Amino acid sequence: MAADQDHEQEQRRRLLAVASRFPLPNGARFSYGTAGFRADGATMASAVCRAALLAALRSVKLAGAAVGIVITASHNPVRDNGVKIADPDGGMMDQCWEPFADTLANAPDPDALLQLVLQFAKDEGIPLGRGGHHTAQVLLGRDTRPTGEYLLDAALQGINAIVGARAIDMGILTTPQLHWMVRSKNKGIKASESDYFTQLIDSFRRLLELVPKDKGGDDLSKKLIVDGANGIGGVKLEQIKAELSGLNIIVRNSGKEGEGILNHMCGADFVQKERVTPHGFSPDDIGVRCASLDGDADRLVYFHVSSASNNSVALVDGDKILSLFALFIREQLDIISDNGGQANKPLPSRLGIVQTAYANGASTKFLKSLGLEVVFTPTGVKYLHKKALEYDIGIYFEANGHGTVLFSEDFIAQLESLSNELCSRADTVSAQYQAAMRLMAASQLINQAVGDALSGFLLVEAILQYKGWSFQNWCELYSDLPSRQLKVKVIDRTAIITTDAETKVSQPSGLQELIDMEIANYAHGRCFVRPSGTEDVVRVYAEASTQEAADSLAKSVACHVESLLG
Ligand code: G16
Repeated sequence: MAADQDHEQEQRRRLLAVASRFPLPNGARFSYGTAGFRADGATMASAVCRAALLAALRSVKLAGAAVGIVITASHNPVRDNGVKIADPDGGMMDQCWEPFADTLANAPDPDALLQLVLQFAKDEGIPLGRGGHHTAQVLLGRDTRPTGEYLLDAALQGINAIVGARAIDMGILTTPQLHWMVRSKNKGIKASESDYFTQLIDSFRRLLELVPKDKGGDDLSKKLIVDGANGIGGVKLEQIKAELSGLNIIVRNSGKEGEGILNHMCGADFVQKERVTPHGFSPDDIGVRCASLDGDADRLVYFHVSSASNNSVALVDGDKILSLFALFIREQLDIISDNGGQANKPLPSRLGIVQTAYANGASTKFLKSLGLEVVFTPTGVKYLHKKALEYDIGIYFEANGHGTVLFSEDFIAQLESLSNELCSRADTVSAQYQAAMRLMAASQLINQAVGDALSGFLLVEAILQYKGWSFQNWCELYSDLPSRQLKVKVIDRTAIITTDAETKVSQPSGLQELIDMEIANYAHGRCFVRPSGTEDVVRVYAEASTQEAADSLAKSVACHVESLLG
């Protein structure tokens, strides 16, 4: 009894102490956005500390399962920093804790923070103040930003503010690596960085071994230049590229000291939005397949340097990566159920595609023409991932290159039993067996916790070799409708409220009518606006039948946003 009281006192003391050490900066107001908290790195210590404290609380609540936090501002400029929280399954933190994350981050003083935590723990039935053994564990990762180390200290102190919580610093990592480690640790499988690399390298090799002998490709088709955004993705790729047999990888903007600034004139966000070659690429690269990662390597786009003199690129965005994955998976499922014409129990496989309003209309039309089920969610992998989990195989991608393929455990079990059965019949050369093995290898390769540029590009490369496709073949799957994305600075972006997976504005009143009026002036016009959850801007997206029309539609809607809210 006395010991319990001591622990309780100790818990209160620690919470008050950490809140005094990391006070809310004057005038600051943090908001849990699309992927956690983000702001200028120099102002983030209190938010990171409190997010880490929350991660420890979440681990206590979930019976000590490992929870993760990554210190990163992903695609944002190098001066920014932020924090993403990973749940025990490796996915983004359950949205039902976001309101508490917001309140905690904005607690004005130590006493308010203490009361908030105690009340929340009571409401949620979280047993606080248990000493003597580890009741919580939080895995920490960070990207290469200069403020990373200082924010790591804030995070460690946040975790240590919960009695019994243990912080495990996993070092400098890509965001998807940390999510993968959290998931693996909770599944009781090996979870180190070298285990992650081994899984990638082995499953990629297995997929290449299953490429039909008449496919594959020549030396040029094996060459890939990767723009690492001067971030952590390039660093990690340099570490493993020699082991990726079957590929000749050159890394530019690799994150080496002095090579360039993180995300500046390079990286997936830059290439996808500006559609020009990133820093370090030139007409000498014409004809070579190129890929771009973002600052924390959870986004991936592909491009070709175009022969035009304006630095433009032929872009393959997340929609076309998704389409390639969908085609490949559909094909393997068809091979399995066809079974060379012999009757066979088809695998129960509900294949679902998840997109957002940013998906190019041509991609959705293409996917539907394959007979696939396509559904939409608001922006943010936290929404897409959750939706994709409803399927046996759920493929989700945002146009910006964030996405993955999720395989349900039931489906994997069915595949395993099918391949065991075929093996026992010594039927390992059959098309059916090979298709089952390809799906198994793909499920090992592609990150099951979150979108991962490194595992994503390896799956792309394996599929291109399997199909014997050039970049051009891939591009020609369908033609994108011309589109334009703009950012508008307004006084308060939260004044915009959207519905219908962000395709309509419900507030401020009158704005949707203005947008509709503009859309009506353009053939195949489509346009929507939404407040960003990672930058202090309103985003405007427009599509139309010509580039000039898409530009003009986006511009006129941006003007309406500016005059109503600017
Ligand atoms: C984050 C999210 C993505 C989202 C992007 C842009 O990406 O993880 O799902 O698409 O922000 O969000 P918004 O338009 O709200 O600014 P990242 O790569 O920055 O972590």
